[in-house]
Amino acid sequence: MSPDAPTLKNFIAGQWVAPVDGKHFENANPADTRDVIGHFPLSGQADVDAAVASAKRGFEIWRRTPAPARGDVLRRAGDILVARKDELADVMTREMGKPLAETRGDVQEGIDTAYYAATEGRRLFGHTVPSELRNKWAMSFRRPIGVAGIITPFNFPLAIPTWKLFPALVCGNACVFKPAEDVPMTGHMFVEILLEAGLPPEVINLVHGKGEAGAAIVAHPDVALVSFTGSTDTGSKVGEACGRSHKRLSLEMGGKNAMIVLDDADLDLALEGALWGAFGTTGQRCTATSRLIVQEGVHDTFVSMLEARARTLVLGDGRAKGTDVGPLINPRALDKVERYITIGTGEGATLRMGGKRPGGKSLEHGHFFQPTIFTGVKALSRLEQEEIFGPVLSVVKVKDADEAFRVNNDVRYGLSSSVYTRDVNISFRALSELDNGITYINAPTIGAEAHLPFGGVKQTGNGHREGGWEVYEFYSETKVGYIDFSGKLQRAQIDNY
Ligand code: UN1
Repeated sequence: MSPDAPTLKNFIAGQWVAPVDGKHFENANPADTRDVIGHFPLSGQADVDAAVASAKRGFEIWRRTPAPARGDVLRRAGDILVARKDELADVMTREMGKPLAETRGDVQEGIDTAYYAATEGRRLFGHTVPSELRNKWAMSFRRPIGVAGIITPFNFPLAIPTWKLFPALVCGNACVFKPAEDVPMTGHMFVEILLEAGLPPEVINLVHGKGEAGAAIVAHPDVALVSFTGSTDTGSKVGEACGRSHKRLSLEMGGKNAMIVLDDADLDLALEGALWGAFGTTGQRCTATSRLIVQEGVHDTFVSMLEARARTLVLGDGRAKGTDVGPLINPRALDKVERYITIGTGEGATLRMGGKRPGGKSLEHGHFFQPTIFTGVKALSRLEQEEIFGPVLSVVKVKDADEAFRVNNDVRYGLSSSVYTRDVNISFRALSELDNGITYINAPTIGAEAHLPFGGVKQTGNGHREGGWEVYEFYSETKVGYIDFSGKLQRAQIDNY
């Protein structure tokens, strides 16, 4: 324990409380691990049980609160996020590492999601349709479901919790929220903001911790739905547990996203996109550009341009001026990236640049890794197939657009893809043929906007989407009502035919 760092609490049943068995974990700055941010509850079953019991009580209040009034709370949360944007960004960069411009964007995504969700409280549309019988009405409407278990990753410490909590709340559910153990301070502040905005306390319950707490939420019989963003392996376990108890589940998992650069592309534009897509957030986005598929006519030129620019990227503390690329999140992430350098070289790919932890005194206390480019990467090699979640870009050379599309599709993931071309026909072919939830034309694989559905096909997800209008379907249940005002028994399908 670092004596100067604060000890934070869970928020359960309207109180800030210590974990039942008194255990904590340390949260440190990934750019300099001597900077300890705080000690957070290492929660277990008893804490989760208390949180779920509280959420059940909260649900009874919240489900009866009119949806527009629920939306008002979210609008106020959005206003507070606006007022505290810079302060939050600073906390987020300190505990997560990405540069301030990126954490400010992360907060903005939360603001956008808040205002969208706030107005959804005045929509939550159902349908009114004609009945096949006289003097009878038929309609559908949306009902809240119950207690939502919300488990979020480290890479978007605010945006992703808002993607889940805001729609869950506007639909009338109560929540048990477990933020990633690498970014608990952002989770703590977010809950403070929801309370300040007027959310009834038992509607939101915050449980810090690691896998044990997450597993307890997922398995709890009184948790009706679960939304999880994280690795495909953990997602499989969450899926198994939810399948056994027939819980509603939204999974958002891995990616191996490709940017395709064709011979007719604007190479200067593609260059900016590749740098941002591959090395933004130190490659720690589900949407990161981890494969660059380049047509042979421009391959050598483009790789040289890319290498020259990538070598100028400044690695450093995300809170320092001039930093382009921050640290990785923790030592496990660093080990994983290093493992893939060995795998890549072992498979015969050429390490064009990077591949190491940087030298030098200023970075020695952080989890830094050099921006890395491999060329001559073979389709179907492990380097080309597996999610690394770090600043490693694998370049694959192809003959034409057909081969590029094939290589793009030949992975188990399907989150985002991108094509740089000036050919309108190829652009539209890409939209229909690339097996991804999102395809960008002349923009990198990252940059999703809060008001459109976000998610992927194949093993990236399980068919649900975050964001936009679709997510409200996930967090509510359709109910149908028939009102017969004929005063007599009317048998559908029988009396009218
Ligand atoms: C993620 O990749 O983990 O599209 C989320 C983007 C962001 C969200 C990314 N708006 O890059």
